[in-house]
Amino acid sequence: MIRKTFVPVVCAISLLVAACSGSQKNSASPDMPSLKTVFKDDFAIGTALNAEQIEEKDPKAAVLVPQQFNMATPENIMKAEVIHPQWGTYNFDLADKMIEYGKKHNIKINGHTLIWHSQLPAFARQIQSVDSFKTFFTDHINTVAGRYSGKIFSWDVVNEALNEDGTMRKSVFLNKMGDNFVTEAFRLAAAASPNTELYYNDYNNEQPAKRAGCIALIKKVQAAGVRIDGVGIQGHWHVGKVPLKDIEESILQYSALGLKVMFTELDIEVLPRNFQGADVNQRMKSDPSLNPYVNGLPDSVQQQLAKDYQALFNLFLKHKDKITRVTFWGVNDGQSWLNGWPVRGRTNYPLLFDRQFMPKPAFYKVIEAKKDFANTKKGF
Ligand code: 9MR
Repeated sequence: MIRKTFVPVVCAISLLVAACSGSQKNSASPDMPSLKTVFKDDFAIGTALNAEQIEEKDPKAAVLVPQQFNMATPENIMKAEVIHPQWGTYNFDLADKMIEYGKKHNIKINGHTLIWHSQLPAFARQIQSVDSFKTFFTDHINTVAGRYSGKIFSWDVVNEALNEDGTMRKSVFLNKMGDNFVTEAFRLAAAASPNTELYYNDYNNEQPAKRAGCIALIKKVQAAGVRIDGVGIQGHWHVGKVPLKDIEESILQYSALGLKVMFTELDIEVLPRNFQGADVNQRMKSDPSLNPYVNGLPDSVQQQLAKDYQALFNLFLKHKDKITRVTFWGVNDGQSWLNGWPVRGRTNYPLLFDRQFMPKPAFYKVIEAKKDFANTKKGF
């Protein structure tokens, strides 16, 4: 009750004060805990940022992000279609701003992503000869990773190279270069940016078959004597169905390879869906029954979402020695990609902050997970 009525008023006032004074206070209550502070001894806490947020054109995000997060991943602006739109032409404007943003707010940047079959510029898909394709591949990694060497904390070097059954996805990279393209990408990235952490990133790679494929892929890179530092489990999950056992098993198995484990695109969606994962090519037909919460999230779903986040963070804390980062895929519910996928124009609620940048019950459950963990350690 208190949260529903009193806090928004306090928030509105504190926001106003923050905006007028230019202070860095958070956009909710001044007493709102900060995720990055609460988990400072456990793992980094990140968020995906869109172009507007990187340019600080969104005043509420401009206050909330530095208050809550110590790592950030550009949601789109470092992808090849933006940063490398034409053969030999690069556009670094927003990526440079991202680096500046990180410096200004003491937020480490994870580059996303060097090699991905999706959001490729049109010219790259049209390249016919294998040699020209290899030139594109090499130039892309050398130029982009090279430019941010020493300025960026980590790279998702290769994103989503696997099918659900653990075999290699039939991408333009596989077609043109064979399955060695993954090792090659890591080799080039390590040379271009020697002090940057290098990761393989995928969704559903906590699922047993895909996990086995992911482990085989990582071992191949390692066997070639090429550096790979970590594996990202994206973490696009569904309310009431978060696969905790598979996630725990994956933390253990990936970490046994000597890799850092991170959760790189965390969100828990609440709307109906008939498949799992985050393949952007998969879509569903629009239908009003698929958009049931336009006027608000029922309390039962809100509570389940909060429970799921709490259980996840309990697990993350249990394995905090193996996990280096947890990144949410967006700052607030209104900005989440899940409002537009796999059905356009829905009202989704997958994150810890609502459309007004207010912390949701899930936020408080995540904080509670840390309190419980600390108390158990003390023997309570
Ligand atoms: O959140 C991103 C969305 O804005 C883009 O339209 C979409 C296009 O491919 O990509 C989204 O981010 C994806 C990420 O880069 C890789 N894993 C899946 C993410 C959600 O689709």
